[in-house]
Amino acid sequence: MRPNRNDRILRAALVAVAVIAGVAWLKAGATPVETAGAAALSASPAADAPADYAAPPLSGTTATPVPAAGTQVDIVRDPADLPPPVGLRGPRRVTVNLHAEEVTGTLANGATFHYWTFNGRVPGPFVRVRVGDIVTVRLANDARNMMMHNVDMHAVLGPGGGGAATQTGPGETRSFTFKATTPGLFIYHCATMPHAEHIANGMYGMILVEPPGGLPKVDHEYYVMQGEIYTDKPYATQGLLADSYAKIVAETPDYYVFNGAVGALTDRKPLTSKVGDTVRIFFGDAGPNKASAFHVIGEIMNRVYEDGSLLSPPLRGVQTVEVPPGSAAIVEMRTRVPGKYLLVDHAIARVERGLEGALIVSGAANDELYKAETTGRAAAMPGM
Ligand SMILES: [Cu+2]
Repeated sequence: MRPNRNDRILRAALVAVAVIAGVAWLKAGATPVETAGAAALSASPAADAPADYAAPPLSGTTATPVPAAGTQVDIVRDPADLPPPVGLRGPRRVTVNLHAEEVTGTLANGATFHYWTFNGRVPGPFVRVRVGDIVTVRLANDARNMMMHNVDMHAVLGPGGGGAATQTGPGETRSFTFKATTPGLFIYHCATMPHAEHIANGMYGMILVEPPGGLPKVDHEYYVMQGEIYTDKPYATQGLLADSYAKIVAETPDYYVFNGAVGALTDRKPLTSKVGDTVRIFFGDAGPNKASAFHVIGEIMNRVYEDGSLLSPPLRGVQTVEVPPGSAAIVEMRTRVPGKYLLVDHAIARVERGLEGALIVSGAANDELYKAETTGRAAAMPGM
């Protein structure tokens, strides 16, 4: 479904403003991006100068053809779809290929939505580098797209986090190169105006900058992002839905989702673990408007790296972590008792609007830690 006429006029005006601002920025003496990147590389001290490196393919970064118009695709990012740890290697050059794809995907039972994505999934690919890496980010905007797109990475020191350099029309490709200076878990998102619409429609992901030596080993790592979806029809309407710019600016979402769609992490792709295993969740809140009170019902988080900071010590023994829009948290736990554990935002009414995931723990019962004691007939608890 196409945006209505007023939306299109407003968007065209905003794009024009963005282009004028970009031209003014260039005339003001901004250094062309590729030259700036090369200068930064040649100026690096020898110890920091990484060797050329054929990076392994990053999860999901291979561009895929956009399906023909009217085709419906699965946009859900599998929470287990993330690259292995960087580990002990030294700094290297890494290339990240992002591909802006506007696709129609399943939002909920009987409802589809016109998503804007990085690489056809929500969230976009999980990017994993280490401190000292020289990272080239290439954004290709598919020729069949309607909109301009770019990418702003919060791990970047530079104008717009790379957004200014990657403002890209359909059929074009732009790039920038940055040095990863600060360990942590960072959001990236499209920052083409209006930013909130591009984010709400699915253009976000995360980049992990590992410290030297990497993170401690765990048994399972997962990639989960919370988002809001604003539709042009009331909640639970069937059929093809488009976004509502009015609802986006009023901050009244119809749906809240983990990994892009209702049920993505419950029925379709739940997280799994075994009794005794350690689990790390890379959690991000794309927003664009609402903070998340991230909580795993029935678990206690052993470690929480608040705001994704890996320069600060983790909190210990945490029940719920607040994650603002545009931020992240690294959450670790050891699963000790078998069963089904629900991932939620403890602004708990959002469960009613689609925001629920599941962590399924298999293995032997642990009666010392937990034992259900029922007399008579126990009431059934939905979802447990
Ligand atoms: Cu965009």
